[in-house]
Amino acid sequence: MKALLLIDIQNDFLPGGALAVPEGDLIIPIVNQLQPEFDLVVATQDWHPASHKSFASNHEGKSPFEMTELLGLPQVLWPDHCQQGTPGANLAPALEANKIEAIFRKGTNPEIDSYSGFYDNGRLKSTGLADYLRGKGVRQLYLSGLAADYCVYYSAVDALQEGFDTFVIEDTIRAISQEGYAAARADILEKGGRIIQSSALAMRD
Ligand code: VGL
Ligand code: ZN
Repeated sequence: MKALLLIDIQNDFLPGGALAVPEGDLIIPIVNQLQPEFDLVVATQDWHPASHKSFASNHEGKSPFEMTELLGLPQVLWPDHCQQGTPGANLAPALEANKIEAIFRKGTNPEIDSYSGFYDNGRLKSTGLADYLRGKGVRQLYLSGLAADYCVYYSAVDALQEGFDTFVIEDTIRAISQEGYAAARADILEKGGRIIQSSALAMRD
C-alpha cells in the first residue's frame, strides 16, 4: 500500500498568509493531480493555541525569526500562524480534500513546537500517525507539502525512522529557506529517503 501524506497545506503557509512559503500555492495543482495514484491520502494540519510558545508574540522583546529555546531545544520564533479555528489554519481551499481520509493535527501543546506529523520536536507525544499508517498496511509513504525545510523535512526523517519507504516529491514541496532545504535534502538522502519528481508517478490527464 502506498500513501500520500499532505503536510500543512494551509492558508497561512501560502502567499499572503501569516507565515507564507514562497510559491507554496504552486504545489496544489500537482498534488491534486497526484492524489488518484495513491491507495490512501492523509493530511497534517498545524493547529496552535494562541498561547503557543513558538510565536514571537508570546515572548516579550522578541521578533519573528529570532532564536530562543523551548524545553532545552533550539526554537525559531515564528509569526502567529495556524491558530486553531482561524481561516489561516484551514486547509487551502484549492486543495482537493475529498480523498483525505484522516487529518492529523499537531502543535497543540503550547510548550513545544511540532514540525513532524509523527511526533512533537521533543518526542514527548506521538500523533498516532505511524500506527495509523501501519494499521492501513502502508509501506511506501510519499510526502508533499509545506514547508520543505521544516515540517516536510521533520516528517520525512521520522517516516524513515518508523521504517516506511519514504519518498519526497520534490515538485510538490516549497521551502522557507533555500539553504535550509539544501541541508534537509542531503540529510533525507543520507538517511535512506528518496527524492523524486511527480513525473516519476503515473499521472492521469
Ligand atoms: C511549519 C514553521 C512553523 C511548517 C509549521 O509547516 O513547516 N513551519 N510551523
Ligand atoms: Zn507552526
